[in-house]
Amino acid sequence: MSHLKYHNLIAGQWLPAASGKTSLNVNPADHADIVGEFPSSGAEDVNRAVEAAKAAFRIWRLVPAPKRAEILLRTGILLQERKEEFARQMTREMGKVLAETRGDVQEAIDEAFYVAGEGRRLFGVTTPSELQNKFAMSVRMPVGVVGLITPWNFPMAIPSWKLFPALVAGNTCVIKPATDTPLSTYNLVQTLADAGIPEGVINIVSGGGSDAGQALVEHPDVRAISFTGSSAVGSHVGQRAAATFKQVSLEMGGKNAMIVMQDTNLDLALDGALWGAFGTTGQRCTATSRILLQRGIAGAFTERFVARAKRLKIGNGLDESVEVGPQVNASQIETSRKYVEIAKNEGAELLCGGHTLTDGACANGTFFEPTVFAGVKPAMRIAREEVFGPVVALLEFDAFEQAVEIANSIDYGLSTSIYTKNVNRAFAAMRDLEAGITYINAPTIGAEVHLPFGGVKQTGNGHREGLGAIDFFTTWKAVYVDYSDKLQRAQIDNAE
Ligand code: UN1
Repeated sequence: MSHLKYHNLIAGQWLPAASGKTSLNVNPADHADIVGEFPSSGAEDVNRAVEAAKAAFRIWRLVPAPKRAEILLRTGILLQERKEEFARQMTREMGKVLAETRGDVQEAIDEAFYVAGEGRRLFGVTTPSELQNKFAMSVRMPVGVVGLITPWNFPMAIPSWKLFPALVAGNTCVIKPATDTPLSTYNLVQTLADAGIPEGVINIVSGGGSDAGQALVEHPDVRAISFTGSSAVGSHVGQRAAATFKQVSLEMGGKNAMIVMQDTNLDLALDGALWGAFGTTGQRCTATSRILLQRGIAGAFTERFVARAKRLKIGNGLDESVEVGPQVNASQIETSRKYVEIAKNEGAELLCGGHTLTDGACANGTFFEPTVFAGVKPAMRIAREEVFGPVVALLEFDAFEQAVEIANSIDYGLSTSIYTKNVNRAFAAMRDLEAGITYINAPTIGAEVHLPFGGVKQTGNGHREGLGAIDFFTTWKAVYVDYSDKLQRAQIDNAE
């Protein structure tokens, strides 16, 4: 089957990589299905893209924010029209099931409508001056050229979390999508172009992290980097970006705990656990990867959870009856396999799964069985390290305080959840769980775009997407207007 060839978008032109190199985008559910061929870009392409973004910034920063926002509104409407087509393409390129890729496109639509409203806000602050006949205010300014590096697990939603707030604030962008999923980001950028984004305001350069990504992080004219990916790569990005004093937003790993108290509705907790652990084949940074069970319900929960995990239908996500798609590539499968070995060697008990699937509907792809480990102790690596696959660890506890301690005993702090009918415990959990997100009676996944998204500890470096994105993509300017017609010296002329 022939496939389409895609190009970089630089200064409004669709161009191949300067080196002419390309890479194939392959369907992880069916390796015979080539989704497209994409440029493998390097520093030369990034330099051109940054040049284009720099030139466009001179004009874009002066377009009134409500006008910039109208383009985002139109983008949201176009995405609604294209939702089904884009969802199908996304399932082909990264494997998650259609219901979820529709959700991914919907998240970009939600973000467009949310951020479009921001065009008429971008509020600043006024405050009294300490001097008479002097006016003081703080206004938000764009940062300049921003570099966006995005992951494969939400290949349209996460680029939208970064692009839309950056654009409405008046920045120009160079985006480097994940090598496994350039198409969904191209679809998003094409839609922005169709909605009227001027040339050079958004540039897309596809390629590997160590060439295109690195060049973007190191480019002296890029003023901010927003990165979502692993903590290992994020640490490198932060250190390299510091050399040129960039603002950096890092959104990284998780080992998200769901606490199940014995006073809960067990059916509800089971539904949530199954969705949180195996939705997106466990490949969310918010995935429920630890389930902490209070002793009284641990046996019953475990038995029913494993029975349901075994029944999950695995296969090509384009088949609407499939519940769990493939992992995105062979190296992710390898990580899942490796952690199964680690967990077994640590003494955890494998209750189901643990293998790659190579038969029937799974014959031509990278599939891994939903995998459950019980008897997991907080010190084990399977309880502390991110797998990013369909592998979940069950731990037991006696009292609520102990569950909180276990939940907090790791290096990550993205999402947490508690199932309980006890309102006092729920409020204590909201206060005490060390994470950027806490759910009550819902699993650890399912964040909505207009709330702050991000985490503490090794999950992030303090920034937030969603509600916090405008803060990251703007810089404050203090403005003083003295209308006294004389020299007034702050801290001196008003002193007693
Ligand atoms: C991610 O896992 O990288 O909250 C993002 C959620 C989704 C976003 C996940 N809305 O699960």
